[in-house]
Amino acid sequence: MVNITIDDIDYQVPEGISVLEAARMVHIEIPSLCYLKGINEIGACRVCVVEIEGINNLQASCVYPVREGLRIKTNTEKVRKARKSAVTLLLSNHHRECLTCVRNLNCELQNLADNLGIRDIPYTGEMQDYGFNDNNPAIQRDYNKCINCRRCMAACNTIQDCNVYSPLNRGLDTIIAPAFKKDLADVTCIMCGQCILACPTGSLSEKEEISNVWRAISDPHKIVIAQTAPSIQVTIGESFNMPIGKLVTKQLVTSLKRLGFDKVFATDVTADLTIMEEGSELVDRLVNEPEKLPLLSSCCPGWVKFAENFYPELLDHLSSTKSPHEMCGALTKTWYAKKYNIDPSKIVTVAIMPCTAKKYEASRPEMTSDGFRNVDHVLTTRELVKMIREVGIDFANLPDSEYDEPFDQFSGAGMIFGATGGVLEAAVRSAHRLITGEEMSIPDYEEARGQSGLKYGTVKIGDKTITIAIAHGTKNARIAIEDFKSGKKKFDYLEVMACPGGCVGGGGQPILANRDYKYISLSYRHNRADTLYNIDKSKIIRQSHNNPRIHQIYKEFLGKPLSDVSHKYLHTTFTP
Ligand code: HC1
Ligand code: SF4
Repeated sequence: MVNITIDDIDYQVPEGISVLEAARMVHIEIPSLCYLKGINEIGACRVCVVEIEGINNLQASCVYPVREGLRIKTNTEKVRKARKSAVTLLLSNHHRECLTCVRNLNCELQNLADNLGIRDIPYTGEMQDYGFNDNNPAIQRDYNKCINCRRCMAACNTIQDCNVYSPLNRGLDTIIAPAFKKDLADVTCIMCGQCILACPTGSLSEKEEISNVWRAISDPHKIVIAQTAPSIQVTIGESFNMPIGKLVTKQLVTSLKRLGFDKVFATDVTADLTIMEEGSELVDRLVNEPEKLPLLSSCCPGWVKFAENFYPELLDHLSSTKSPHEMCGALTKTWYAKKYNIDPSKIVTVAIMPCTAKKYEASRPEMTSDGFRNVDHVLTTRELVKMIREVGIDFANLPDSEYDEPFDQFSGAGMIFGATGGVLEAAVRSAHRLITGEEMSIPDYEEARGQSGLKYGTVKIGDKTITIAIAHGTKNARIAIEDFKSGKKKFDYLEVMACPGGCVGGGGQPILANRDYKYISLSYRHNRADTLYNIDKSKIIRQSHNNPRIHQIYKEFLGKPLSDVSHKYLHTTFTP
């Protein structure tokens, strides 16, 4: 510990931390913009400047380490003026379209300008026009709202190891962009949206599909069917001032019905179905095709794209099982349409997902059934929030509603898909039954849980010991794959979720105060995941194979796992 003073008050703080961290530790808020703890500590924006006794120039507190006897001033006239002028300069070349911006009222730059009392921009003159790009199905970039903070770059490089962005040009012309300003579809982007979560302004956002969905809802000839991902049930409430991780399943279903969706299905049901197919693939490979081990999970489209981009030689290892969201769309336009005598051309399927990569996944040409796209539109959690706000629904006070048959009942296993390790835990529960014919005495597989980025473990099923790995954040996935390729580690099954925390930390989730990326986003993810695990614990049915809807789907349509019909509608291929 070292002794310092901040604004004439004595404190003891850990040695070596930055002045910014020390101040926040003692509840003195120094404003910042480019700083993201642990991943972007570069002192570039100069918003966090402070005075240090004995040093002439103002110092960026995010990169200035504390030391014994340091005397810091955070609120002098000189400091206030410098911060104001740094932000005013940024605003002078920023397309200030706040009223119509996707991040209006949720923009860190806007918030900062207000907090610093900036009421006019004295610098006039021509603004740069760097353009706009949205030539891909998932993510758009408005270069005119970029403030060169490099937070997107840090998220993409440090968390995802996709290295899409770098600074282009020099001086005033500097922009943060993919090489040669290419579209994200033409570089190694996996469409995960982690850069959107990191962006403090409206420079990065998902490609909105809200107007297409309203159009479908207003068309009397269309039957518009929503499905909701497991994690949405524990995240959307946060946008309506409810506690982090609060379970709001019933309000979610009611809100979708009030918006005009004809039916609301739970993707959790087809998460159970994914386990039936993928669990059977795992058992099949363990017994018949050990050369195709490890089996790599494939329900996360960001991870699939990562594997396609960087490890094309391993695509045979990916499970061919489609993701739950695609399965739900496929079954809706085939089995469900036939069962309820509906012309599938009249059905519009809309998936509410925590994920921008799901927009890309839904657009893949192989994601069709009998000529129809499985999922017509994907809305992120944020887009659904906008629709709910648009019509003035009081989300927190909505009455309860139930999901619609036959995608209404799901197991605890289907629900924990939304957290890192959940798919693997669900698969273990069913693999145990498939291999031994018996249920696990305790379905909880605690080793699979928690926020550590890469976990290795073993699980005993009958007389077999299965080795497993779980990674979240594709940087960790790369470590696992390299460990496997070099022979350093051996595992039979690897679960990867591209986003830190799994879908609860997805790139389409509500953007909360992410000033302190590591600390805050971690605690959010914990709360969200904990709720999923608690609900799982409280469920009577906790295994995918015990879900009565799964029995029904196999009886009425698919026959058995890995049948010809399953292969036709529920399995896919990958493209190197
Ligand atoms: Fe997910 Fe999945 S868990 S990928 O994270 O397998 O998006 O929530 O819907 O498809 O079920 C996302 C979440 C989601 C799929 C399922
Ligand atoms: Fe990088 Fe993901 Fe953003 Fe693509 S979507 S640029 S991979 S962080």
